[in-house]
Amino acid sequence: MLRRMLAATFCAALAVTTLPPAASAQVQAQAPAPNAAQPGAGTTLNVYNWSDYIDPYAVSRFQQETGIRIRYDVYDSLETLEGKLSAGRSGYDIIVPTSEPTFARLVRAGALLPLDRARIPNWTNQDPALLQRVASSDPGNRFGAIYLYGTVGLGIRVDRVRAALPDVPLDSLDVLMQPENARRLARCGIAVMDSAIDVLPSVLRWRGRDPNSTDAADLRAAEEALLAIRPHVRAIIASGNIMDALATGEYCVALTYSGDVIQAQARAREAARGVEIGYIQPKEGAQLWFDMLAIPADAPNPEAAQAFINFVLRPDVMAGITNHVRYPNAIPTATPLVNEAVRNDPNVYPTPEMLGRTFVATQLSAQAERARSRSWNRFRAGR
Ligand code: N2P
Repeated sequence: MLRRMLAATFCAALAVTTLPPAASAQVQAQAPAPNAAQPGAGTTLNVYNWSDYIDPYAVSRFQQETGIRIRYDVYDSLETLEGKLSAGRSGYDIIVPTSEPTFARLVRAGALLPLDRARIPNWTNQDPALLQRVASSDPGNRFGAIYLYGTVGLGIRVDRVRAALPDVPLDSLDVLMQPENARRLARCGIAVMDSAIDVLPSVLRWRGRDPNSTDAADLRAAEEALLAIRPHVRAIIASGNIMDALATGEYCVALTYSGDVIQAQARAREAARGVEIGYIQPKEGAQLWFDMLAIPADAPNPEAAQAFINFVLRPDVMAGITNHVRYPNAIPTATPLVNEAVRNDPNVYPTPEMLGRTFVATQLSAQAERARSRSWNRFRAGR
C-alpha cells in the first residue's frame, strides 16, 4: 500500500515508513521554494527507480539543496521498465536499469544521453574496478554511473524451513528447486519474483547449464525444472510485493533480490513477532547484477538529472542509501559511513569468496529473449 502511494506521487520529503497519506500531501505542499541562485531551481526532476530502493532523506535533501522538485515513480521488474521505455517518450530524467541486459540494450540503441563528467565531479568517487566490470555493457562508461548492486537468491523464514527440511543444507537453490523440498515447503508458502530476465539465469545455473545459454535444450531444462516445482509455488508476483509478505511471515521461501530480503529481515526484527528471515546466496553460483543511474536521450530536464547523479555519488548520501535499502554501493569512501552491522553483513557486501561464486548475465538476442519469455509464461500458467 505504501509502495503504491509512492508509485503515484512520491514527493521525497516524507518519512517513508511512518507518514500517512495526509501527511505526505502536506509535505508535498511544502515543496522547496525556487531559489534563483541555484541553477535548475523551480524545475522538476522525473525519477523512475526500483521500489524500496532509495533513502527518502536523500530525496528531500536533494530538493532542499537544489530547489529542484522530484517526481518519483517506481517499478519492480526489468520487464516493467522496458515496457515503459519501449512505448517511447517516457518523460523520465533518471532511470535505473540493470547493466545487463537492459542498460546495455539502451546504450546500443542510442536511447541514453552521454553523461557530462564535468557536471558530475563526484564521478571519480566510484570504484574503478567496479566501473571496469560494467564497461562491457557500456564501453568507456559513458552512459551510466553505478547506483547499487546485489545478487539474486532465496529469502527464507529460517525456523520454518529448518523444521520442514531438517537434513537439507541451507546454502543452495536446492532448497527451492528440488521438487521434494518444494513439496515440503508448499504449505508454508513459496513465492518467486515475476521476472524471466532475473530468474531464468539462476535456474539455468542451478541445472548446471550456462546461465546465458540461448540453446533450446538448456532453456527446456530450466523450464522443466520450474514446471516441476510449479504445483508447490503459491505466488509468482512482483518483487516489490514480496518484501513485506516475507517480513510478516507470509512466505517461507522467496526467490528475489538480496537487499529486498535483508530489508525484510530488518522489518521483521523491528516488528519483533518472532519472524526470523535469512538470505541464501546459492553456492552453485548466484547472479550478480549492477543497477545504473542513466538519463534517457529525450529526458525533459537533463541538467537536473546530472545534478542528481552527482548528488547521489556523494559518499554521505550513498551511505545513507545503503543503510536504508541494504544494497552495497560502488563508492569505497562511503563504506566507513555505512552502519557497522550493514557494512559487515556478507549478504549486503559479499565477501571476495562469495563474489567469486557469482556470474553476470550477458546480452541475449531478441529471439532468445522471446523464447525465455514464452517459457516464463508457461511457468506462470503452470503448463
Ligand atoms: C529493489 C530491487 C533491487 C533491484 N527493490 C534489482 N536490480
